[in-house]
Amino acid sequence: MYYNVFGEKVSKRRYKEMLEAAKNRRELIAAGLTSRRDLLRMGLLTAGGMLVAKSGLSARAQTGTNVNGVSVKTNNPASAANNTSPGTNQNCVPGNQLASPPTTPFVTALPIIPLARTVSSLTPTPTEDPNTAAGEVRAAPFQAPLIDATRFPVVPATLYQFNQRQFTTSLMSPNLPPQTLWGFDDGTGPRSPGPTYQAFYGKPQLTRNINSLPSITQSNNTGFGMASVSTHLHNAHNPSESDGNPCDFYPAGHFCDQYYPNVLAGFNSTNAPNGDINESLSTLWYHDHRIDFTSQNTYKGLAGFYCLFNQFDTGDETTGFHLPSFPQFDIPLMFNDKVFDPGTGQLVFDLFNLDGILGDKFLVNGVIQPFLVVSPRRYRFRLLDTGPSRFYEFFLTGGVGTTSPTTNPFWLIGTDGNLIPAPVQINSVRIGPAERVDVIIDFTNLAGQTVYLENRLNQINGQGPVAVDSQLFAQNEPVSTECTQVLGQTTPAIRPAGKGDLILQFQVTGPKVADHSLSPSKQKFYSLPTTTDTPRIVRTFKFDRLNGQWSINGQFMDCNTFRFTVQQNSVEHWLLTNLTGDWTHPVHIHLEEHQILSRNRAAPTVPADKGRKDVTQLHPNERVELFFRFRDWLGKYPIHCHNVVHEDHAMMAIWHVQPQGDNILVP
Ligand SMILES: [Cu+2]
Repeated sequence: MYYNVFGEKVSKRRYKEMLEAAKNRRELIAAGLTSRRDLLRMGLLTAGGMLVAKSGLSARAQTGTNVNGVSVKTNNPASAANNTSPGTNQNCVPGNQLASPPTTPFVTALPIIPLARTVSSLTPTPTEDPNTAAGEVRAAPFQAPLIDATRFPVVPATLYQFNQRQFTTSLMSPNLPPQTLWGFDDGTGPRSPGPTYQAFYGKPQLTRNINSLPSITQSNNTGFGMASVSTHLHNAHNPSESDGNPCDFYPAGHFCDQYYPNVLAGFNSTNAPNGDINESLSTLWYHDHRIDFTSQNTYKGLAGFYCLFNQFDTGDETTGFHLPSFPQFDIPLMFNDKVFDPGTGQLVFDLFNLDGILGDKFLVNGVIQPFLVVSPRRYRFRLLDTGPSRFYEFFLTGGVGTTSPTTNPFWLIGTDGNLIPAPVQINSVRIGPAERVDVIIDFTNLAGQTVYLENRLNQINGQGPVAVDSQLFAQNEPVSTECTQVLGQTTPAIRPAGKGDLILQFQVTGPKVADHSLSPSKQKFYSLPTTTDTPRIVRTFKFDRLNGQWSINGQFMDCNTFRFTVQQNSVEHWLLTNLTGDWTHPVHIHLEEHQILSRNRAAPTVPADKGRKDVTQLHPNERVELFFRFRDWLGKYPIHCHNVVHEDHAMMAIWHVQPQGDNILVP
């Protein structure tokens, strides 16, 4: 008798082991353990950061355990002695996680996330300096009004007030009990995903983010989450004090006014006064970024979209680039994977898994495997992977359930929310945590049919996909022989059509409606900015493991240390290296976008690597060189892994921008 766990067959004995392990971990969670600092305090982490070898604490499968009758081996002696240490060749070892109760797919319609509601005023009125007397926690005065108070008034015309609140929802699945989540309330009630911002270049705006979460007590503790927040607007070219820095968190009862200038990069430097149109951003998102708790707080619901428009990407298909109209035919899709307790049906989060957390339930906009009725015409979809740790390779699959499912092509138009120079027709696209892709799907010739957004990427633990090194985005990735040895079965990196995770069902049964959007085959967007300027400095960052946690250049995250100083309005190259394990790290850098100059000294080859990026996947045995132009704003920003479990354990570093930079080559 076998149990199906994350798509893998495990024995009854192994399954009982996993349940026992999860129960042990839940008891510790109920005892109030919340962060790696608590683990350290309670003697469950060694001073070096290693989880103590206690049965059931490790999220890693037991060394020597049989999986499908084949002994799981690791190549790391340290791992054999204490299997909580990340090792090599472990992307084939199923995680020590629960299997959720069964749910019926495709019975709930995809929620279309409502647009955020503005308010006419805020009380008290926003102030240039942090209003500490009223309970505001902000690191510094607003920078934008100091540069140009006419363009950037302290109180801009567009204002939002978001309360972060706890709420319950029954929307995830009719087969699960109501779930306790954290969400954003713009005045219409708390929700997760939070309301979608519709923002415009040239229209500055301000959001008052109020922490109205309940403090965690024994009675309301759902097992994870820290009621202390810092809301980051991912990929915005924003001043540091409004960026949502991980170290600028605040407790319940406090707020932060975050000023979003919605201005193009270069406005106060290379391309004054309006910035570089070729660096227009479009699909951004916001999420909690509280140091040590980003994974728990985002998993609990604190995330939403921020769509930014301009005179070309207008949101109106009769103008500009003629992209499908927002929001009717231009639909943000937030993907995440979650686990539910098989006994209670409640959402669970494994605090003791430092490798990365996978769920066996796939959600889109807060619902497990929803359906969407579409009309036979073109749609723009903005796909966002909020993790915590899963990578996807999305295909558009038809004929599911027949002997020959079909793979339907679609168009890639944007990477990390940035329109690429021209659409590229693709059969699939891969994204990792925090990455976005914008795509056009033309349903015209699929009228009457049912097709699926299907993830065919094979990933069985938080380490990263089961894939041969550097075989990025290949359509026919070779079988991972390593994993075939471990699992005792054929383990393809990409599963066959119809055999992957069917995540979103499109029913092409909507009425025939007019389509004024332009065919992607005829579209042209922005040019890529040049990357030929000589860098002031080339810095090297080694992404590595250290005593069971995660490090950058041999150090853990520390809010009290600026690891290096970037010179304002300068060019730098950053060399990211990942040479000591089989881990994939999606690396995110705040403030400025980057372009990938090379992977292992070769120019990027796949479409998703050629555009402007704010997250770059760093695969095993890779050195990736990035081009940066740091402009306009001053202050502190992080570089971190966006596998948010790695980030919280403590793969992040804080740097800052100052008028005078330093010359630290290996920060
Ligand atoms: Cu990582």
